[in-house]
Amino acid sequence: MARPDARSRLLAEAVDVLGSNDTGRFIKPGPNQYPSQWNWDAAFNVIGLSHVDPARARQEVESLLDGQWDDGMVPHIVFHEPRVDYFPGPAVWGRAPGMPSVPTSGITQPPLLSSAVSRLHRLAPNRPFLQRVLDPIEHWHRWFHRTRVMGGLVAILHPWESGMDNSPRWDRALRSLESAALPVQRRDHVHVPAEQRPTDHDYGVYLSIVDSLRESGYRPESGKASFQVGDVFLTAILSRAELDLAGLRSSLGHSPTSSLDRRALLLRGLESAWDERMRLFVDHGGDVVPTIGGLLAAYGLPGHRSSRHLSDGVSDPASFGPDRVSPWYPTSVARSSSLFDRRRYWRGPVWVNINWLTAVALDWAGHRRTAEALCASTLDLIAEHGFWEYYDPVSGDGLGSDRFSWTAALTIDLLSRSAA
Ligand code: 2M8
Repeated sequence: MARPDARSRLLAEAVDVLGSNDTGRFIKPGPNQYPSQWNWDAAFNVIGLSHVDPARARQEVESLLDGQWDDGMVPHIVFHEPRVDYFPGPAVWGRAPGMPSVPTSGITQPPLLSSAVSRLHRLAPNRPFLQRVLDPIEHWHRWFHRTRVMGGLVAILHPWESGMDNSPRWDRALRSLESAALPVQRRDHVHVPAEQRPTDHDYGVYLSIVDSLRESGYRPESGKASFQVGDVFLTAILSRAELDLAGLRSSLGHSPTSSLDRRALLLRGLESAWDERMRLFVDHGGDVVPTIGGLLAAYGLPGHRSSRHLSDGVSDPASFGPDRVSPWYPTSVARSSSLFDRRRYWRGPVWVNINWLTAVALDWAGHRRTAEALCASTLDLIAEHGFWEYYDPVSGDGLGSDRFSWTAALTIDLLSRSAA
């Protein structure tokens, strides 16, 4: 990726992918598989757009916030176009008290939005925009603290809230749950081969959790949710998001104190979830499996010893690192684990958003060379194989959806970083 012409070609392609998924109102994660607006996808898209079209980036933030619920939750999907070829769509999620007029799902996703807005603000400051969006974002953060923070970790009530849907971290918590009946043809199999997606059993369980959440208006009484796990990775994302929100508040001359107080609680939760023997952060109520999510919670604690283990882990072929036969990394599950499955979704493949977050975490912790090597390898992977949703770590084959938006958006950011 050193040659300037190759870099400018990749940049042009990335901008083209994002543009082709842009509906004008929101950016689809992929052209066919994901026809609505997803929450953390939108944040990654904002990070890329900040470099090339800040006005469009601001619009993406505001269109996501159009889906905000009265209680503050920003949902994981906003169905701006209610007739949508996606299952489970608006008819399955139904209506619930506090849902805005635009249909949405009833659960949330990793809250990266203030971190994306902070990057956008650094590149293209715009005070009126900040004045419009900071209160809604803070309302969301407060919702997490009011309803989901337990023992210092953020509880997820559905694997989809983690963003890493079929990660083995959730296997045990899912094991006792019934699998709901599936539609005759799964819509997610129309565009992506079945062996790259969650199994029918897992998908049926995801739907049965949606069914039981819907019955309670997506607000189950404490202790009554059928699935509940304290997620270390989501906690790390929120702890950084609080710091970024505090910075944005200060830039408007507001007090950052409440964000910083909320963050302090999460940092204590993360510290107590670190397991030195396993070299992983351990979820409350999840499985202890070597996954990148469990290690990448170091993103929330840059000065902590876990950052060194993140640097070692992504370099070590026995865990998430590359070797001669499997050059692309980090794998989403350690290759030494019996659960590693190199082509199935969040159970082995390489994901560009995870590479990006890993590089950011390594940078903050001072592991610059490991971060640089990872960014270079990620750009090579995309240049050689295209803008896919995820990749086979052995062959580099693209998996899932082609022309994937966050892969394109983060390519733009990675290119600007290595040009600096
Ligand atoms: C994937 O999740 C959706 C459900 O939300 C799906 O599989 O249909 C995950 O990779 C998630 O992290 C991502 O936000 C979403 C859209 O890209 O796809």
